Order: sequence, then structure tokens, then C-alpha cells
Amino acid sequence: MRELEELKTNYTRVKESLSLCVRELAFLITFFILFFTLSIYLITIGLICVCKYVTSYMDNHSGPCHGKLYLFNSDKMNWSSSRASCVSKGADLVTITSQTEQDFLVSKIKQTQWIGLSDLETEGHWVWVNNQTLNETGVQFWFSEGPTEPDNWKKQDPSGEDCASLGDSNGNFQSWFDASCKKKKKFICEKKLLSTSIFGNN
Ligand SMILES: [Ca+2]
Ligand SMILES: [Ca+2]
Repeated sequence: MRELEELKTNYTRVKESLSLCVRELAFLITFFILFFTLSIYLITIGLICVCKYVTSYMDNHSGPCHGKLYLFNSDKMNWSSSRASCVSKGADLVTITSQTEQDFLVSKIKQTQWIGLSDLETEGHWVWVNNQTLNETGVQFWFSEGPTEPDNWKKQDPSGEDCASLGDSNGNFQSWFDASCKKKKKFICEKKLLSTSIFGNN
């Protein structure tokens, strides 16, 4: 009889210990599930932030894979100040030397932008900032629907229009327009990363 009582007591103790173990195990599992979920959440948030940063960087600096680094500036300046701003960044206003490059830039803009082309020195003789002429690059994308460009329009600025922009204020982003160099526009800088690019060596 006494042995039976001892057995019962031991059974009760073992049962209580087991119950305690199960509770502790449940607590640990819950803790690990929460820890795991929180970790996944933080990693996901981290990846989203990195992706957003990379996407934003690529939008503003598109082209490193093409051997040219482009910077689309949101400030509006006249043509000379735009160029000076590019130069201060170790770059210059963009030169467009192929259909591929033209298409790429057109796909990136939503407003008219200064490009590195002007006839400031000799009226009608358009020269890129790297001194190349349009004959030398072999491509030009002046607006040709309706009144063609360049037209050196003098109604707004009596000195005419001696600086080129990609796109105009009417949403024609596919073409080049000559405009008064005094106008304030956004602008595209370009910096060469490699000696050769898919857009050519120009
Ligand atoms: Ca002109
Ligand atoms: Ca014009």
C-alpha cells in the first residue's frame, strides 16, 4: 500500500514536470516563430529599401552599362549655367550621337531639357560641346513636323535661338528644338565611363 502511494506521488511529480516542460517548449516555439517572422519582415523591408535606392539611382544616373553616365538635373537653368553645372561635376552637357542614344534619352524625359548643342559661334553652324559637328556625328533629330527647327525664332528673344533642347514645352520629346539660350530648362549631363560605348566613340 505504501509503495502504491509512493508510485502515485512520483507519477504526479513526473506529470507536473512534463506539463511544465510542454509549457516551456510552447513558449520557446512561439518565441522562435515570432523571432523568425520579425527577421523575415526586417529582411524584406531592407531588400525593398535597397531596391528602391538602386532603382532611384539608376533613374537619375542611367547609362553606366552603356559606357556613359547620365545625370538628369531637376534644377532649371539657362544653357550656359546648365553647362557650367555639368562641368563642375566632371561632366558636360549631353552629346547625342546615335538613334539608340536619342531613343534612350527620349524614354527618360518628361520635360524639355538642354542638350550640349549650339550655334552660338556661327549662326546656323551647330556644334556639340565636344566640338563635333552634326556632319561628323551623322545623326540629327530636329523637329520636322509643321514649322521645322532650327528656326532661330526672334520674336521672344531678338538675339534668336542658339541653343538646342531635347523636346519642347508642347510635349514633343522625340525631337530637337533651338531655343533662346537665356531660357531656364532642366538639362542632361553626360560623363564617359569607358573609352568605347554602344553609342559609339563620340
Ligand atoms: Ca541660332
Ligand atoms: Ca526654335
